[in-house]
Parts: sequence; C-alpha cells; structure tokens
Amino acid sequence: MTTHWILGPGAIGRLLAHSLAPLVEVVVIGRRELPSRQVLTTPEGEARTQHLTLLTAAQLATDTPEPPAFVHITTKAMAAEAALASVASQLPPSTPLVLWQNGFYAQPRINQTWPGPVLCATTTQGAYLTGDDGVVHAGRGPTFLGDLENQHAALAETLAAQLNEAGFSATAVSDIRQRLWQKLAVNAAINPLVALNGVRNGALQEAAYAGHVEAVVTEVAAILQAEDIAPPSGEQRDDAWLALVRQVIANTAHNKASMLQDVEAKRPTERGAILGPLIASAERHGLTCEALTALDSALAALEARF
Ligand code: KPL
Repeated sequence: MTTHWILGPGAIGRLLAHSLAPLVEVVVIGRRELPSRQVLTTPEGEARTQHLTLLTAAQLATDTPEPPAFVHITTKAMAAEAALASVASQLPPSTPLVLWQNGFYAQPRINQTWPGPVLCATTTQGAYLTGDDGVVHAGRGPTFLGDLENQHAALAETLAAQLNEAGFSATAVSDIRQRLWQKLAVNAAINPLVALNGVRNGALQEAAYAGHVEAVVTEVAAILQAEDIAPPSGEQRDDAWLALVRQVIANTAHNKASMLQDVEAKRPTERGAILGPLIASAERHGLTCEALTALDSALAALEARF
C-alpha cells in the first residue's frame, strides 16, 4: 500500500491525515506524542473518529519504516526545514515532498536543497484544532499543486487525483509560483493588521483601517508587478489587488486570521514568510515598503514579548 508521511500534526496536517487514511497508509510525525484516536468534525458538524498512526521523529527512527510515496510538510513556514531535517536521514533522496506552507519562504529554500521533486500546495481549506485529539474542518476550499520549475506535472497530477479521491478539491497547475505569491499578497494585507490590532478580518472594512489597508496594498501591488505576478482576475489595473483584498476580507469577515491565532497563543508568527519575501523583493527592485516594514517591526516587537 502507498504510504504518505505528514510532517506536522497541525490543523491542515490532521485534516489531510483523516482524509487520506481510508485510502493509503498514513504516518503523521510531530514533535510530541499525540493520542492515536483522533476525531474530525466535518463542515456539516458530523464527528468522525479514526485511529491514526502518530509518531515522533525519534519513534519513527526506531521503526525502520517503508519509504513513503510522498512526504507532506504541513508545519508553519519557519519550521518546515527543521521538520524535514528531523526525518531526512530516513528518506531516499528521490522522495517527493509536498510543501503546504503559507508565504514564499520555505518553498524556494527547500526546492533549492532537496534533491528529489518538490511540489508546493496552496489551499483554502479551512480547519482548526480543538485539542490533542480533535480537528474541525470548518470550510471546504480548492487546493492547487505544482512545482516551481514546472518539471513534475505528472507527479502533481498523480497527487491531485489521490487528494480528489480523499475529498479534497485538488488541481495540478503550471503556475504555482504565481498562486503562492497571490495568496501571500492577500495574507500580507490582512494578517499583520488584524494580528496587531486583535480584530477579526471583517474589522478591516471599518473606516479606521481603510487607509492602512490601502497603504499596504499599494506597496504590495508595486512589488508584485516588479515580480511579474498578476492579480488572479488577470487584470493589471492598480486597484485589482485592492478589490481582491476587500473581497477576501468580506468573505472571511468572521475569521480569526492565522496570524492573530498565533499572536493570541504567543507563538512566533509567519511574518518572515509573508512580509519577508515582499520586503526583500522591494529592496531588490528599489521600491518603497515603509508600511510593510513598519508592520514587520511591530510584529517583531510583539513576538519579542512572548
Ligand atoms: O489565509 C488567511 C489566514 O488567516 O491566514 C486569510 C485569507 C487572511 C483568512 O483568514
């Protein structure tokens, strides 16, 4: 039977594990022990219990397991490389990796160093944890898969087919780099502001935040143009990014953004993966990024107090 390893038992990792487990052998690898009896609550509110194989990297090392067909890395962006390093000695170098991180930090770095195929995934599946044994699948959304150099289209198709069978709505695409940057742009405009102000996404519709959102989007739009990334609508108008950001704010008005959840839990945020690549790109292209730098510094100061 095909085996998939999932590195990182967070919300997306456990949703993936619950979804794939009826079809393939799944091993979830984390930093601490978790109960094997795991409950998934579906978007319709139905609770489904499954016994999953959850191991620490140390337990896996004593297990001499079969090489997996895919290793999904579902940790936060800044933890992805360390997670891979914790199991790399047990993997044939040709093992395909699937990176599920936000932003554009882990993807180019791992893509440069891992000898095997590296697929990247971007998903709008909504999920959150309810404890060591529970995950809620809050909302369904599409998943896109591909590799940064477009050399592994067949592999992406194979994985998309397996994920579709597992209930994900997955599509293999040839423009994953564009899609990762598009998601990053939206995350950069929403996540830092809501995280710093302790508000849900919908609050950004209020007049008090309008100027701030626009200032961030203006900088992001210029950077993405320099990176040759068009808004998903395909329109090159300056306000296309603002329209997209406003749309996502309206669609996710009741959400607590992932960065706000990190701040509330006093965890390091993904600022390095979301704001970091934008600020680095602005510097490369000689563009101003005062609003983005101010957000990054404010988040850094907040994290320093955790
Ligand atoms: O992706 C998100 C996140 O929370 O990280 C947004 C789009 C901001 C929705 O909450």
